[in-house]
Amino acid sequence: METAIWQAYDGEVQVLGIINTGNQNQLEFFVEQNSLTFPILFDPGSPGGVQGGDTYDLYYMPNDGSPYPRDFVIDQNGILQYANNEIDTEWMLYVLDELIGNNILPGDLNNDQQINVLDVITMVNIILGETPTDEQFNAGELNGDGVINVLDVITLVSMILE
Ligand SMILES: [Ca+2]
Ligand SMILES: [Ca+2]
Repeated sequence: METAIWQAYDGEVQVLGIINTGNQNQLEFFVEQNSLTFPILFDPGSPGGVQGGDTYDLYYMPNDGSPYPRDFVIDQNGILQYANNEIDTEWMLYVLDELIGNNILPGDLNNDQQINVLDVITMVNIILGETPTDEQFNAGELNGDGVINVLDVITLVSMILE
């Protein structure tokens, strides 16, 4: 969590730990031992034991005995996109990349996982004045000059013809 997400997605993903101990020493020991630098929040209502806490109860999942803490990913609109009580960093990273738009295939402006004439049409419409979504812009800005114009059309067409 610390290195794979908090440090890797610096500024793009907010990581919060929620801990259910009310014991400050225990908390500091945990933070130090794991070299955590993301904020750790205390779960109110916690009796200070192994389980409990209001947040813990609200987000409870039957855990089949897994001792691993629960992981949640909440998107830009506050919608829960990932919930797991087993560690699955690869899946979490995939979900984060989807939300941030890192999984976009260059040239795939209509996000159908194919690069073809439909993407050219979308790109031409953008050049003619249609406002692109962030995803469309990222998929269509192919030569890294910060604008979508005829140079990107040329690149896109040559990608299709390859
Ligand atoms: Ca496409
Ligand atoms: Ca461009």
